[in-house]
Amino acid sequence: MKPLRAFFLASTLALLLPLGASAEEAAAPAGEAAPAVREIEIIVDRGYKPVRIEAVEGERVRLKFVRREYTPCTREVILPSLNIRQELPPNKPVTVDLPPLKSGDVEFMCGMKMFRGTLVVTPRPG
Ligand SMILES: [Cu+2]
Repeated sequence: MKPLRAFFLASTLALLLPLGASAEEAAAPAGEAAPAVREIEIIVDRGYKPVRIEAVEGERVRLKFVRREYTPCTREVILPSLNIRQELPPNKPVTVDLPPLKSGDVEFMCGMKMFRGTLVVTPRPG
């Protein structure tokens, strides 16, 4: 279990590092600019698509849920670890701003916990 986890972490970092480096080079020289918020669209239709999202510790993320179904099951989405509960009217995008993310998994699910998705937050490299 431990070697597997280490391998996963290493491969994730390997993927993220080149991106981080080029983003830093392209960033404006101003030191303390507010971090950009990344909007991620999640389609709600017999589950969440994508069902797994990746982010980096400290990143600002906004989830945009688009519910394309009328079954009462997905009428609301909850993120228990962040104390968020949000109604999702059909065919009406709803955005949910998340606080700065700590590393670890943030689960999102329907009110009855039948459908689930995961926001995987990896530690900031370095
Ligand atoms: Cu449900």
